[in-house]
Amino acid sequence: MFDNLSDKFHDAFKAISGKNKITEDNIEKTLADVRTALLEADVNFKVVKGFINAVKDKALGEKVVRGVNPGQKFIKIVHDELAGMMGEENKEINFERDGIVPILVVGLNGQGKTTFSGKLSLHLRKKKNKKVLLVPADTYRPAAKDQLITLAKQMDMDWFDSDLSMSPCEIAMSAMAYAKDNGKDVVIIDTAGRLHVDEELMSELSQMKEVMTPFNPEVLIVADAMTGQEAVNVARSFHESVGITGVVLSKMDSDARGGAALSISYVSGVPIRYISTGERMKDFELFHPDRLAGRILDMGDILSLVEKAEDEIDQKEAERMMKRLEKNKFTIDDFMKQMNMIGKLGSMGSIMKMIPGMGGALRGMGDITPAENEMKKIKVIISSMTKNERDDHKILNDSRIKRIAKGSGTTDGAVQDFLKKFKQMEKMIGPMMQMFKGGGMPAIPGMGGMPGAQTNGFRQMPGESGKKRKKGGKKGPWGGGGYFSK
Ligand SMILES: Nc1nc2c(ncn2[C@@H]2O[C@H](COP(=O)(O)OP(=O)(O)O)[C@@H](O)[C@H]2O)c(=O)[nH]1
Ligand SMILES: [Mg+2]
Repeated sequence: MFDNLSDKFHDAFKAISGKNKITEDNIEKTLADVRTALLEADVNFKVVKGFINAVKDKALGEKVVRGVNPGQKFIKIVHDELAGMMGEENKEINFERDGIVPILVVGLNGQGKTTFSGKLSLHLRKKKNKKVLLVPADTYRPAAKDQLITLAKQMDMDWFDSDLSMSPCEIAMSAMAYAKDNGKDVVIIDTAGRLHVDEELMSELSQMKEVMTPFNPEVLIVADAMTGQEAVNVARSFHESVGITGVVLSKMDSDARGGAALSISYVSGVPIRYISTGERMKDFELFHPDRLAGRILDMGDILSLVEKAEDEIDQKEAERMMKRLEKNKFTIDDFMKQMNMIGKLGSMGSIMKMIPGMGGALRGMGDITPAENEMKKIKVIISSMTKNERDDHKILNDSRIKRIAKGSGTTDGAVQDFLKKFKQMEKMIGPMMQMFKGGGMPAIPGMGGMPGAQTNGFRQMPGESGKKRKKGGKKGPWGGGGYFSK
């Protein structure tokens, strides 16, 4: 997602980076390139026009401040405008209001409504401590009901056994009654879609919204980000006919050109609330315009990375490991556990993109599959070791190495190579722990070191004030003063 746009922006900014003043002349080419980049990303041309004018006005109005690089200033202006276009800040639905909150999930077929309904229920249970009821209300396709129920069962989420011979309105109302009787906080109704926007669908949804008025329903449209301008148009039609209260962009994991994310809220006047980033139930994020703007401009997105880490990493395990590290007792077993922890955050590529400056470096590196394969190979080698061997590699003699090579389908050389790297790492840990005093993470063989391992923390992203970091005071996932924190 957005790789292409990031590249284009990067090139566009080159023209201005060396200049010591922003003038109409020297930003002309940069602005033209930014314009092309946005149009190529499938952003609505009117939106692009407004965007370029705003950036130009702000850039020319900038006072020259000694010591501030005009190129960086320009990037900051573009960042803020991009974020503004996408809606400034995250607007999550208010789930703390009185009464049960009903959510109608609407949209065309195949956009990801059912998948999103499941994801949202999980998010609400995990993060908001809400009791959720999932309600299948697609009366046209019985398979749709099964799909939602299967998801519900997998997550151990309560679901409503809708009677598909009833109308969607009746289903919605009886689900609300059930929810009241059973102490639910949120009711998520997965509605039927169509292949195209049509009258029948719109009137069906309008009626549902109408009968639910006493409950003040939220109406979220799920729009496939891959469809670009089409997603924008569909959202607008739904808003005009039914009235929606939020947009969910799905399939943001694809290499969509990004135009939908950039212009859908601007064009429809409805905020993007969530994004769907894959087929698994946990591939879900709150939509943060400022963070996304940062990702697009290769400023990374440390805040999201930290949140991901806090979600996925077992805090106790991480702290236990830090203690061992401090005592210089880092074994192959610890190393394996650490690799697995990092693996939970996502692919190496997706993690790197969230680190400031690494997105560009990643594209420069080209294919990172070899490094990822190397990690896999190391995991297989370690899996072939016994517990004793993992706890103390000194016992690894030639015959043990031969056995491990055989067991892992690798060669003696590969096992020796890993051991050599592990020993190097072991030597580095002591001095490194001194440096970090409670933070930091050793380099991983084969990766040439985890990105950022040599620096203690990162700068704040422009536009992010310290107090916005809700969890800033807490211990980071890798211990106090942590690896990713300031
Ligand atoms: N890659 C990807 N696939 C998704 C995402 N959301 C949904 N899908 C897939 O898209 C297809 C349609 O999703 P579904 O939820 O059934 O769409 P619905 O017809 O709108 O209910 C399924 O194969 C999903 O697994 C997403 O965010 N990323
Ligand atoms: Mg569905």
